[in-house]
Amino acid sequence: MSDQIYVIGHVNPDTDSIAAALGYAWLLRERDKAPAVAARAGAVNPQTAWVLKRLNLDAPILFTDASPRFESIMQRLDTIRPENQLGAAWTLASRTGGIAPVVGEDGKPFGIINGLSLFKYFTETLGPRPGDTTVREMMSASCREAADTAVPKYAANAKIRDMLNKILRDEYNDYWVVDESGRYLGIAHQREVLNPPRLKIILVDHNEPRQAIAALDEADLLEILDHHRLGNPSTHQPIRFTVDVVGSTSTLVSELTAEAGLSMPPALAGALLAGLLADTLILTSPTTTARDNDAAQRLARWAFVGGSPLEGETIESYGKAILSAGAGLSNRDPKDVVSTDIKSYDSGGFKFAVAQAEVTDLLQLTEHLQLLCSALDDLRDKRGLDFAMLLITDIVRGSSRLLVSGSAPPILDDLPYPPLSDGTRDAPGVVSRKKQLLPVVLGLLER
Ligand SMILES: [Mn+2]
Repeated sequence: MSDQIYVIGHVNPDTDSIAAALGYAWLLRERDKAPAVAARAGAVNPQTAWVLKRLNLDAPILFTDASPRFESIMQRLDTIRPENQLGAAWTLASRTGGIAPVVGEDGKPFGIINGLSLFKYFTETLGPRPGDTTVREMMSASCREAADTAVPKYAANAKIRDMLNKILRDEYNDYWVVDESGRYLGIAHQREVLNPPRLKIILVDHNEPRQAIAALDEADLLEILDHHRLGNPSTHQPIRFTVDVVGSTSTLVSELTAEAGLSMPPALAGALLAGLLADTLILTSPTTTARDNDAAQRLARWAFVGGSPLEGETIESYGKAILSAGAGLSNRDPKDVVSTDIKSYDSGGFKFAVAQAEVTDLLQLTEHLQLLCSALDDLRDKRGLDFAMLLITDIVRGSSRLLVSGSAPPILDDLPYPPLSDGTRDAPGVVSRKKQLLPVVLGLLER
């Protein structure tokens, strides 16, 4: 596990973030023979779920925190039963480096036999001078008697960092690692507990720690591949760092694949094409570059071949299906609408978040407006933000309306989007949070 490299996108993952992780992990395996696996930092949104299903692909593994856990250092040592004779513990300990875990029939830890517990047991039963007791006699006692039953237990998914104080106080050399029902999984040794291996992480589609999995600073950050503004953490080592002005991270992955002289499997190319088309609103968003157009052509060539799940599609037909899979307010809980595609920022002394939702018609906003506004206020309060925004984008007409949470800082009165009578702001021609809305907001907050 510690050798593995996790390629992971931002929290509240969108299709580009998932596709780029899948695609880049594949490229690292294929081109560099690196042990890379794709991961995701949160639940798959409805659009991405549709894309993965369409392509028969599995979602990357869920990974929300980079802090090392007991499961990453435990050893699955073989076990013996309490009723076994000490001789069995002796044999086992000779293979495990001096420790024999004693586990009950119910799978739960009973006690640990090691040099110290044995010594203690024999001193207690035989006295300070064992006389002519033979080793055979000594070894015929039951493991139950000689096991130390006070060894601390830790849950496999508990963070080592959270338990360090207790571990240092306990002064044990070995610990139980158990599952949620308290059953034996393995043994952790103190030397690894005090110096657990750091997870190896590659960030795609983001570079700001606020948008990354928790405890990123406890992992080794190996590389960043992205297309957003800079807000990257500092590192101890030089890392490969690629941030380029293109419409999607999927574009960058497809370029690197072509540069390596490789072609992607059709389903994976289909996922990257989905990420590209979703991020650029089918190559119409102002973030779209000539390189995105080239990448879309290349990915379509790989993805639409005969026999592929996308055989017969065109960029236009596939793109429209992707966008409508993620669009609409009617079938979604307002709480989901304001939190599914959301990014948090910290700027000019303000903590805020900007969510985006896509619709095929802004008229549907009216009937959902009140609930969306209160969901936005709830979100602001729950996350302790100064304000929250929701950009509702009409992907057919290429225009948006902006909702700002209540009692927003007065500085936002200067937003260049005229207020309408329903309390929303009109943002004609705005479709990109990253390239159009965010620079305006940051400009106001930082002046
Ligand atoms: Mn992206």
